[in-house]
Amino acid sequence: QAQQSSENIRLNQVGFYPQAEKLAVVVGEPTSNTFYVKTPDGKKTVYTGKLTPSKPGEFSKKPTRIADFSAFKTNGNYVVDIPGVGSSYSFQIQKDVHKAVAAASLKGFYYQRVSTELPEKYAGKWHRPAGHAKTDNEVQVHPSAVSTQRPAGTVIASPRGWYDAGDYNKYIVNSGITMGTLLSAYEDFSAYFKTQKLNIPESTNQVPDILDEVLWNLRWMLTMQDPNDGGVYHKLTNAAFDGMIMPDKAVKPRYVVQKGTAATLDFAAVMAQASRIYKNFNRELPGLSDSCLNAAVKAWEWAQKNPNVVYDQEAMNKQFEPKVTTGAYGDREFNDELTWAGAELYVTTKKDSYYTAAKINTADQLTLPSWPQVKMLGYYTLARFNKNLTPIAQKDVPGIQKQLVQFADDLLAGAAERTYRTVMGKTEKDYIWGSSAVAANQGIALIQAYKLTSDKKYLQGALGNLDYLLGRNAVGYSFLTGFGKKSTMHPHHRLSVADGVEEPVPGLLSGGTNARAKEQDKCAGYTATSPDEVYIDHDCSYASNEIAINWNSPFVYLASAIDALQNQ
Ligand code: 9MR
Repeated sequence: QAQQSSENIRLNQVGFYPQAEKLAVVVGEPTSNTFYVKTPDGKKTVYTGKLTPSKPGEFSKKPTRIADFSAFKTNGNYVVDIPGVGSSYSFQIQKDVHKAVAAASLKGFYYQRVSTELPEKYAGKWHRPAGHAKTDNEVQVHPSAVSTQRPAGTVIASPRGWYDAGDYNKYIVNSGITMGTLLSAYEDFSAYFKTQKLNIPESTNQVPDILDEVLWNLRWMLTMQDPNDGGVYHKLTNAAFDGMIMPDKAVKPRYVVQKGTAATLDFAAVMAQASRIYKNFNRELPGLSDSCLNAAVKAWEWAQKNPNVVYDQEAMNKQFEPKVTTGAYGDREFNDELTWAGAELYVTTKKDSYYTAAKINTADQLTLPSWPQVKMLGYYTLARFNKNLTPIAQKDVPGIQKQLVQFADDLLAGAAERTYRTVMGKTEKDYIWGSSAVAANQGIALIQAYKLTSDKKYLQGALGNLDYLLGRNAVGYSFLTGFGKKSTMHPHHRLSVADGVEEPVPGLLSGGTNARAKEQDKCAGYTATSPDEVYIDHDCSYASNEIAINWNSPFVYLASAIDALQNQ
């Protein structure tokens, strides 16, 4: 008889590829330093190994021991068994082991769709009526957003899109990085995505499902541009957050608010990238590619004339009614958005002027992508198209490649000694609001270095962060809903809370551990004794347990890339 499942053995609860690294991390006190890999019934031992102690980290002070069973490569269902501690959750060793995870995390976006019914055929037990069907066809232009063609009292149609997160609003800045990440996943691994089937309404058409899903939000984004001048509204929102109700019950008036430089440049970047991707689907989606490019150019021109328009919600609320108190996404620095938009427009059009304006600097320090910091997305794109550039950019390619590899080397440094053996968790700063996206974006950065060098250490580092997200972490949770024996069950997600279904909507990534969550959401129940443990699986914890599209998208990239590269 196997021992009872122990939460003290932390591992990727989904599983491992036969040829890849396989680690479990043990907290607690084993009675010997031997570990076993066994069949789930405990009857058959298939592998025996020695635990190795880790050095307690800078802030992750609890000692751990590592069980490395990479040498065991036989397909099957197993547990790791540690005398004195117990047995792990059961997991698989098999090829394609993250295929379902990759697909589900992309399908997560389908569940966030606005303006459409989700029939049982596609949504299973999470089927639901359309949300915001009427409100988003009757969106008021907020007094902060009026223009000559759209004076006070104007009503516009701005349907479709994805709900941003646990709330029902639609924010251009956050859509920007989300879309850029998904479109880049497609550009980097198009063969993988061409065969993926998500069971969404468009699955039978000739367009890859990822591009059909992205199109749902792209069409919404296109409606957010003021036709008067090309500027883009910062968001489409209620005045205040809704209660925990289903979206068809959320019928309060919706507004598009003030245009801003961050929203407009992010929009330009997405439209430029979309234009070159959907160009290959002109037969299925006639005119779309051209519309995207026109929209991108108009947005870019607005931003050239308005390089510094901050979305300052507090200032806006002093001037205009109704006051708006939903997510601000209030970035104040636009050089990175300029770099990203310039790089995308340049690669799509090959016009040198965009490259010059993007201010690529090969001596610059790169910064991990996040919603207010998108510079690196431009560098990724230039590296991706390195064989297809004009001389002005071509001369920077070696420098850009070096920067990207250097960035990955910095990420890898020290990971092999860390308590959970992950790139994630180098400093306390990794544990911010939405730290799961830090882990996933680090994974993407490592994949880029792998693509440039073919050095497997980068791929292994990326896989380690996927292991982190699926359970090899200081709280022992798989942060992807629906995957793992101990996974997020109570995300701060109105749909999951209000739908009456016990299981949360599947394929959504919890924001995860956040060192400051307790002060930020003041939810009761935090018991953490170190920064990497500040997480509660409760829907009141919006600072550690919300879901968001900009967290799901790097997860989609990472899981899909890892699955696409599994045989390397
Ligand atoms: O992801 C955002 C995080 O970086 C901020 O610290 C936080 C507080 O401003 O807001 C997060 O974004 C939220 C947004 O404002 C509204 N929708 C839910 C988002 C995820 O929590």
